[in-house]
Amino acid sequence: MYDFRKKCVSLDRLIGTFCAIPHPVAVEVAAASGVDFLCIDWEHSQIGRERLEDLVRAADVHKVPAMVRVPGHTPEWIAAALDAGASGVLVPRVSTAEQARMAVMACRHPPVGARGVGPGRAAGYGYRIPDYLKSANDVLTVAIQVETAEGLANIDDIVQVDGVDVIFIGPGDLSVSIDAMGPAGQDKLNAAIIRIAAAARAAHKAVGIFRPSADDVGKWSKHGISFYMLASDTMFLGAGLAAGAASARSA
Ligand code: 3PY
Repeated sequence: MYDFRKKCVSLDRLIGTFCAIPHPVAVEVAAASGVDFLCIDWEHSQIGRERLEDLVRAADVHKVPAMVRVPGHTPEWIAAALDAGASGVLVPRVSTAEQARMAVMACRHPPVGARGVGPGRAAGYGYRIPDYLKSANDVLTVAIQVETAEGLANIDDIVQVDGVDVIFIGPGDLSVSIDAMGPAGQDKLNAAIIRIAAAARAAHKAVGIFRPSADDVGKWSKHGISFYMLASDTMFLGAGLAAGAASARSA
């Protein structure tokens, strides 16, 4: 098991990407790229539960921690991702401190939380359960995604929740939720991101964000953001092919 949590809370700059292509080959290619982590996107993809485990396993080929963005707050989904061997979860659309607390409860075994003990891949399919239980609560990352107007309004309470390791900002959803889409909304959106990042850092939480490209990572790092989800496998595939085709046409 990787100590992904230690890396996240170290505040070293971590670079990952979303993996939405439901095939282990795509994950293996992404894992070989030199990224610090991958996030299997179970929320916005056609990935099924059975396939999820193969995708986490594919990241292991290159010893890259794979977290999973779960489809929602259901504890069974969080348990399924962690049982498959994920190094942590990214829980979307967390808008209240109570939802953040429930996410922590679902990720941590007793006495900290309420996650069940099972013979999944993470625990050697059953034969390493005692070893797994010794370290799981300490090494798995709990990241929650703040991406709604309600989450922004409640941010000072959300960041106080013990056991949350990373406050992850979803600028796309946030821009829609606070009516700050497009160039006209950019200043409003930036102010919201800065507000969330400042509250999280004041509470000693690591801060993450989705960025479609690396262009402004330097700028956001100055606001204490250390955890970057850079685009996705499908976005890199499309952009790479489009650029290659354009330069081949003009050659
Ligand atoms: C957002 O930007 O809203 C995201 O959820 C990133 O995937």
